Amino acid sequence: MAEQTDVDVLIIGAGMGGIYQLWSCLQSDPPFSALCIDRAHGVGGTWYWNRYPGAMSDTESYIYRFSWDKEDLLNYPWKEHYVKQPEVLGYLEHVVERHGLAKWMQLGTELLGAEWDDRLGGWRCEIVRVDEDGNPVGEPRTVRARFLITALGLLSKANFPDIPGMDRFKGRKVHTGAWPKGLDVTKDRVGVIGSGSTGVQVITALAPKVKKLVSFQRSPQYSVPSGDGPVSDDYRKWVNENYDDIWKGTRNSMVAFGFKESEIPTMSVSPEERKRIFEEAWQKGNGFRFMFWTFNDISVDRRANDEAANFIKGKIKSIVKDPEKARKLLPREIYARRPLCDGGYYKSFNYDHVDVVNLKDTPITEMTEKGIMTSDGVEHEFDTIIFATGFDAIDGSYNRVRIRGRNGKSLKEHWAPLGPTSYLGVCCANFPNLFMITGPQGPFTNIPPSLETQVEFIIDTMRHYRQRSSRPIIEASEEAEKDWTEKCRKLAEDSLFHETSSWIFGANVGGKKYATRFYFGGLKAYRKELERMVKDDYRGFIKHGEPAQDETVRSML
Ligand code: NA7
Repeated sequence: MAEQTDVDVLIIGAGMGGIYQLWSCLQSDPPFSALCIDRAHGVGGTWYWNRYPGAMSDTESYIYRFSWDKEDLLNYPWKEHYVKQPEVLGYLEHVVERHGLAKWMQLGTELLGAEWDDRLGGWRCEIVRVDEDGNPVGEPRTVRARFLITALGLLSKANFPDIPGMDRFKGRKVHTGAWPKGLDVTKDRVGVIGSGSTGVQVITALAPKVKKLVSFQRSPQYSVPSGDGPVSDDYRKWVNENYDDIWKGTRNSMVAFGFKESEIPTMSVSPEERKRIFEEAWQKGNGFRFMFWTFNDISVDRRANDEAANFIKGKIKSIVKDPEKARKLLPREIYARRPLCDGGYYKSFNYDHVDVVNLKDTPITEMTEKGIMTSDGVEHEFDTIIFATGFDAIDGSYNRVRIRGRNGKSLKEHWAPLGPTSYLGVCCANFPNLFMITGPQGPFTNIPPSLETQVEFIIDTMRHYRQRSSRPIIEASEEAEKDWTEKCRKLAEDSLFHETSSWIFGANVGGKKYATRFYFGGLKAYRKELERMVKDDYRGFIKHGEPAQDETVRSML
C-alpha cells in the first residue's frame, strides 16, 4: 500500500502565495501542520520558471515584496526601482531560509490528483516526486489533508501557438515561461513571437545584444517607460520612514501599485493640462501609473481612453525613426489591456538588425527548417525562436491537475459551463475546504498585496472554523458563487478591458471559455467585501454542524 501522510493543510505551490500561506499556518496558535509541495526543484513559482532575459516585475521594488516581516522590509536591499527575476527569486529564497520554512516543503513533487472524501472530512491527495523535466520518479504517495490550498499561480501553464510545421524547425525553440537555466542566445539570430508584457521585456533586453531580432506581433501594444534606475539612499530612507503609510495606502487603493490613484476625469482639464499630466507620468514611468495615476477614467471611458492612446501613439512615432517600423508598431485597438512599461522598447527598433512583422498584415503561414514563413512569401531565418506567447492563464493552471470535489465532479467540469468561477476568488461551491490563492475572479492588481489579503483571509477563516468544530467543513454555497460571478461580470462590462481580447478573459487560447477571470472592483473594495462577509457571520458559506467521525484526518494540533 502506498505510504500515507496526514497534515492539516496541504499547500500546492512554493511561490509567493505558498510561502506566505505556509508561514501563516505555522505561526497560528496552535499551528496548523502543513506540507507545501512544488513540482519545481526550487522555491519561487513564477520567478523560478521565468528566467528569460529581461524578466522583471513591473511593480516598483518597494511594493513587490511581503509586508508582514517589517524588519526584513526595512533591511533587505534592492538596487533599482524594479526588481529583476534573479533578485525576486533571491528574495523569496531568503524569506524561506530566514523563517526556516524549507523543512515543511517538499520540492520536485507534483500533485497528481486530489479527491474530497466526505467520510474523512478532508482531501485525499496523490503526490509524486518528479525529476527536473517533470517526469515521475518512484511511486505516488497519499497525503490526507483537512484543507487543500492551491497557490498555483495565475500564469504557469505555457501557451504554445499551433503553427503548421512547428516540428520542422531545426533551430532552438524556447518558451519564456520555461527558459532553461543559463541559456544564452546573444550569438543568435532570434525570432520573438508575442508582444505582451513578456515579449516587450525580452525584446528590449535582447535587441542590443543579438545578431538579428525579428518581432512577430499580432497585437501591437501600448507601452510607457518604466522609469527604472538606481535607488538612492535618500529614496530608500524615505520609503523606510513611510512604509506603514505606504502599505496602508496600497491596501486602500484600486490597483495596489503604491501611488495614489487620480480622482479627476480626463476631459475635466484643458488639453494643455492633459498633455502636461500625461508627460509627467511618461517621465516618472510605470504602466499602471500612466493608466490610473493620470486620470480616473482611462479604463472606463472611450474618450478618455483615446486621449491616453493618442499620447502614447505620438510618442511611438517620435521614438521609432523608420516610419514603416513605426506604422507596424502602432496599436490598432483601444488602450485597455494590462498596462505595460519598458526600459527602451520602442528605441530597440532603431537598430538596423531589429525588425518587426505585423501579423495582421502578413500572418505566419508555417515554420520551416530555417525559420518562419509569412504570407508575403518571406522566409525569416533564425537560430532561436522565442515563444513569448503567454499562458493558459488561471484555469489552465488548474485543469492539468485532477481536483474532484463532492460527488466526484472535477474543477474542470465545475467550470465548463461558465468559465472559471469562484466565491470571492478563493472558494468554489462543492469543493469544501479548498482554498485558492490568486484563483479565478480575484482582484486585478499588483499581486503581492492581493495575495497577502487572500492568505490572511484563508488563515483567519480556517482558525475561525477550527474553533467552531473539531471537524471543520468550510464550503461556499452555489448561490454565493453565482452572485460573485455576476458581480465580476458586471464590473468587467463597465470597464473597457473587455473590449480587447487577452488572457484576462481567456481569449488568448483557442477553445477557452470567454469569461472574466478577475474582479475589477480594486483591492480596497475587495477587502471591504471580505470584511463585510466575515462580519455577517461568513455569509455565503454553508453552515455544517456534523459531529466528528471515526476516521478523521489526524490533527497535529
Ligand atoms: P500575454 O500578455 O498573453 O502575451 C502573449 C503574446 O503572444 C501576445 O502578444 C499575443 O498576441 C501573442 N500570441 C499568442 N498566441 C499567438 C499566436 N498564435 N501567434 C502570434 N502571437 C501570439 O503573455 P505575457 O507572457 O506577455 O504576459 C502575461 C502576464 O505575465 C502579464 O500580463 C504579466 O502580468 C506577467 P495577442 O495579444 O493575443 O494578439
